[in-house]
Amino acid sequence: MDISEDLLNTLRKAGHVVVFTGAGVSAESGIPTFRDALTGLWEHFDAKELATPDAFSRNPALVWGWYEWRRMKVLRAQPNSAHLAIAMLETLVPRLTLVTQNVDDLHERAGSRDVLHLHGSINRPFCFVCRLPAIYPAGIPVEPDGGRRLEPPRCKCGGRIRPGVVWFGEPLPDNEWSAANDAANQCDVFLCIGTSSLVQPAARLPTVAMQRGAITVQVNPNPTSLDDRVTINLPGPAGQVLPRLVETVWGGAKSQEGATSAPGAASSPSP
Ligand code: BV8
Ligand code: ZN
Repeated sequence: MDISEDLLNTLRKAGHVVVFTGAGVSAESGIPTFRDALTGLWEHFDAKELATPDAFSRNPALVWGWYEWRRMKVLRAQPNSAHLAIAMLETLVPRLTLVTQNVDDLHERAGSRDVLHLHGSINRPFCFVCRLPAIYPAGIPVEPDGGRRLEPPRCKCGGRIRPGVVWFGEPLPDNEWSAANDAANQCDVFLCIGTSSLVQPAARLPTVAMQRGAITVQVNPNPTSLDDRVTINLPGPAGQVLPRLVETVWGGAKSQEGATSAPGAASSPSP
């Protein structure tokens, strides 16, 4: 991994690391990214068309079916070595803030704590009318691989239950957004993993960190608008590059300030 000795030492001295992830970090767990064309019932739709309050009002069964199909995929998936490397990194640096655009819970299942979900979570449904939280039936939904239209359940107010995600045109959750902005403003190192950095306002975070003089690192197998703006660009799949980066920079060498020990990160990610 061609990172200069200077940069390696600067990375090792980092007091506060922000890890910012997008759909690419879950790709190797079998979760399609937003770039990947939709399949089956939704093949003629663009994800950005379906992920809106209007689409749900117009065609609730189509949208609810899509989210139950995605929830099935997420519940059947396992965290990959990129998720595990991030959970391990949390034990190797004094402070780590994990900010994700993903609605899956693979970071938490890998052992990461206090994950900031900017775009909500696929496991937290609530009423479209009165916003009362709802609960999914236990178990993994069994959806046909090509998907199906599925009427969403109803709240006691009669309103339809909707997925707990942030749809296009909806504001991000205040606490998570302000915590993410604070972290980008205060961090020494900002890792940008598996995102096309096209969706606002989340895509502003790397620029905030750059303007604060943080070391910025991108891991992505494909070009993005950040390629020639980050300090270190590491082209490649996160599941391969991230464990190597963590091992090369922080592996074994506990940072001077003394790292915290996270519960789930007993086993070191395979190099
Ligand atoms: C808002 C939850 C206002 C739902 C999501 C014009 C200009 C600028 C902005 C706008 C505009 N028009 C509209 C907007 C605003 C809009 C926006 O940004 N639109 C874009 C498309 C232009 N933003 C909004 O609507 C936001 N809200 O503005 O509200 C407001 C304010 C106050 C009061 C009222 C209203 C809300 C945005 C959030 C939408 N919800 N998700 C769901 O999941 O269903 S966004 C969703 O798409 C994801 O969460 C994520 O953010 C985004 C997808 O991006 P990525 O995660 O990066 O994934 P992508 O597939 O694009 O790329 C994958 C990357 O991984 C690629 O680069 C690929 O190369 C890489 N990769 C692949 N394999 C691997 C890999 N990397 C590493 N390893 C691998 N193995
Ligand atoms: Zn209700």
